[in-house]
Amino acid sequence: MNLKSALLVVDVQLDFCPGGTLAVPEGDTIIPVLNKYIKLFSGHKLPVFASRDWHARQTNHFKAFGGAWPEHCVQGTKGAQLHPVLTLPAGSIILSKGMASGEDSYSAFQAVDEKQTGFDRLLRQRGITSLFIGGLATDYCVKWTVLDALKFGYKATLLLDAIKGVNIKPGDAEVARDEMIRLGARKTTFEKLYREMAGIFEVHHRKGG
Ligand code: VGL
Ligand code: ZN
Repeated sequence: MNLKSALLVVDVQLDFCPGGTLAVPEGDTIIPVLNKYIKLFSGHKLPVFASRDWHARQTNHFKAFGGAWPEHCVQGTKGAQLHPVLTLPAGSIILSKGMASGEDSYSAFQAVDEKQTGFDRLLRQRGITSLFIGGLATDYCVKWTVLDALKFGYKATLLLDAIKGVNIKPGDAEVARDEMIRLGARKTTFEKLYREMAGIFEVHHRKGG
């Protein structure tokens, strides 16, 4: 973690939390932990990104149109809202994905901000080379985002205490986690990162006089 790091919170939306149409078991339990990461990053003036699944009502991502999933995160609906317990600071960048009716778009690298600028471009503009990634769901959007980050040449660190899987098949989340790590993702937890970051920023301040 350094001055070129950013946080990405993936798809912490009502439909992916208990009570939603595609609920991740215990999906909401990671939110307090994500809030600590958010505070840590924004406290050091590091960018915070939050992606959201933002589907058209008719998309072949949904079962009714030949896809795999029940209807979820339809643009403008309650279920598509970011969970209200998530505390995103002013200046957070919201990324939307899944608008194209012909593709699943699991990865945040397929997402754009409100000016339609893609995630990779937004990161380059800010000189970000290292991404810290948590959210929902480990076995879909988190996984494809982490694998894309690595493909695009970023360092990717998985926030082990701030991810949850859908587990359509039991064990899916664990398999996904292993795969991300095998392909080069690093991993951390809040306590570990907090300590590391305190050290790095202390050194930085000292150097700066
Ligand atoms: C997701 C399934 C379908 C996710 C999105 O955010 O992980 N999973 N659409
Ligand atoms: Zn979706």
